Amino acid sequence: MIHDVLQALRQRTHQILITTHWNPDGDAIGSALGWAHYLRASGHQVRVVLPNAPSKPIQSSPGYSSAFVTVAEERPDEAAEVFRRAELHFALDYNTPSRVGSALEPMVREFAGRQVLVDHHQQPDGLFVDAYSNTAKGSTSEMIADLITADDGWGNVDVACAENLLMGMITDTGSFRFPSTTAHTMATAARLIEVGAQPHAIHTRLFDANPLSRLHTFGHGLQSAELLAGGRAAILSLGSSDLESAGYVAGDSEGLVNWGLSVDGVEVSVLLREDAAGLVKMSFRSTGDRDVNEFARTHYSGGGHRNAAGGASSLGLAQLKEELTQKLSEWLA
Ligand SMILES: [Mn+2]
Repeated sequence: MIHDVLQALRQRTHQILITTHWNPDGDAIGSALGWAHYLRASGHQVRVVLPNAPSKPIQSSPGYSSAFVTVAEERPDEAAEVFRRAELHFALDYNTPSRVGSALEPMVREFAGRQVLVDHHQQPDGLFVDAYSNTAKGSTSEMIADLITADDGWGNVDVACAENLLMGMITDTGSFRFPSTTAHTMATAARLIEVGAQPHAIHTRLFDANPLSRLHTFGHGLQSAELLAGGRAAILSLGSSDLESAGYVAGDSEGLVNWGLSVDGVEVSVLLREDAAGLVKMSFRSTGDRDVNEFARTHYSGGGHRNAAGGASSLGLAQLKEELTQKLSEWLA
């Protein structure tokens, strides 16, 4: 089926649209820009529409500032025009149209052309008849590299394409340490490095470019860590007063939840972050077979992957902590 799409692409030049999810992370941007660079090098007309802007460091990704990238939140009319003109839409790194945010969702649902999903999240939406979905893959960027291999197109992979794909692989595999990292992952990364992608430059750009507020946010979050369920789970929390005193800006708590797993014996880590409206955003991480996707789905109308998921609750922070303590203790007993 995906070979169908590749074959159609080889027959003639297409007007292609690429989208990815709200709050695009390294893999969302890496797969979208990587695929865009590749398709452009292959002769297609390509536009990328992002629901909103990624974090500052990710905005330095090669091609992000190009004329072929539209941030819909900033230029809604231009985004709508791109949707009208495109004949083929690649939906990357998300499994259901609601993930693109309320402004773009109807455009994805009503898109008149062919839609192709490329994604590694669980339970892909039936809207996408052409779906290349593989939940065993560590990143959508690795899947894009596989498409390039299937297209026999590595000759069209330039440094900008390679940098983006390697960034996506690095960010979604926790720098190649999550269980989804395979020999194939490493062989793909090696190939991207051969083309000219530089892992150290990607790390410096993404991970050594923090504002001070991020350190202070981590300070509050780490200080709050508590163990429960007999030491099998950790909860970290950031109340609105913590965020205020840290000078929190969006993105500052990214990665904080992983520190819960660094404690000996902890299998599940949860980060709770209160937003201005009192809603608590939840991030879950786990090791091995502990399925936080299912836990978040069942209890907190969330989801994600087996080892990384999100959710939300309108219970207050203190009450939510109590509830979580009970639910996690039952689950992990
Ligand atoms: Mn991803």
